[in-house]
Order: sequence, then structure tokens, then C-alpha cells
Amino acid sequence: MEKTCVIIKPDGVCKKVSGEIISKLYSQGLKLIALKMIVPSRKTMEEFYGVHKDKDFFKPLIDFICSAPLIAMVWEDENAVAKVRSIAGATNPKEASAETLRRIFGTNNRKNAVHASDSAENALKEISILFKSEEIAQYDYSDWEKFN
Ligand code: FUP
Repeated sequence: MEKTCVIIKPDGVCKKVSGEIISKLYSQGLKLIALKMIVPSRKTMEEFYGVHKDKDFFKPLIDFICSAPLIAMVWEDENAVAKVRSIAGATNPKEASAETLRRIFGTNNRKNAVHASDSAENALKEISILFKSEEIAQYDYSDWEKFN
């Protein structure tokens, strides 16, 4: 099953919309297999966004992403990467389709509420930066019903 790494960014956490973001992902049929609040270090997030290290926006991006806690998650689905990218919307909330998370909760192309992996390969890299393997759950929705 394909995995994708989703982060609720500082703006999403501080606007108290994390619950709505998580509900939206559940409602689209994705399965939550890891979740934690992170107080990010610059080093970790510089590695996470390493592909952008030569861009003009790299320093402000790291300043912003380290400005408050993050909620890091792993979601699973047969088509998890494309599905969550579609639910998240375009990088710039003003260009994002109606009803997408970034359109509803984002402000600009830095403060855009959520991160969503752009490929299955990058998802695995991002997950390995933010999570230990034992923090990724494997379960069936019926598991809890098996015991009295
Ligand atoms: P996305 O895959 O939609 O998250 O977008 P990008 O990979 O292009 O950008 C990664 C992050 O860099 C974005 F979430 C926000 C940030 N960014 C800026 O801060 N300024 C820009 O001009 C473009 C992106």
C-alpha cells in the first residue's frame, strides 16, 4: 500500500484547524498509520526540504516551518500520494481549487497549511526523516473488535 507524508504546518496548528484537516483525509478514505506533534529543529527541516536548499525562499521557509509545532502524519492508500496532493491543492492557496485544504486554510505560498509528499519515493524519504520505523502502525480497522 502506498504511503504519503503529510505535515500540518505551523499556521494550520496555530489556527486550530488540525482536526478539520485530519477529518478531511479520513473522509476521502485514507488510513492514518502514524501521527505525532513535532517541535522541529532547523537541522531536521533543512534535511526535509533539502531539495530547495539553493532557492531564495529556503531560509524564510525554514524560519516559518520552525516557528511553531508541526503535526506530522503518515497516511496510506492505494493511491495515497496523488489523492492527498489533490485534497491539499496547489502550492499557492490563491491558485488552489475550491474545497482544497490550502484554499480553505492557507494564506500564501509559504503559509499554506499542509505539506503533502509529491512522489511515493519522496514520501519514504520524508517519513524516514520524521519517524522511526516502530512509529509506523500496521493495523486493521476490525482489530479492536476481536477482544472483550
Ligand atoms: P509543494 O510541493 O506544493 O509543497 O510545493 P514546492 O515543493 O514547490 O515548495 C515546497 C515548499 O516551499 C512550499 F510548501 C512552500 C515553500 N515555498 C515558499 O516558501 N516560497 C515559494 O516561492 C515556493 C514555495
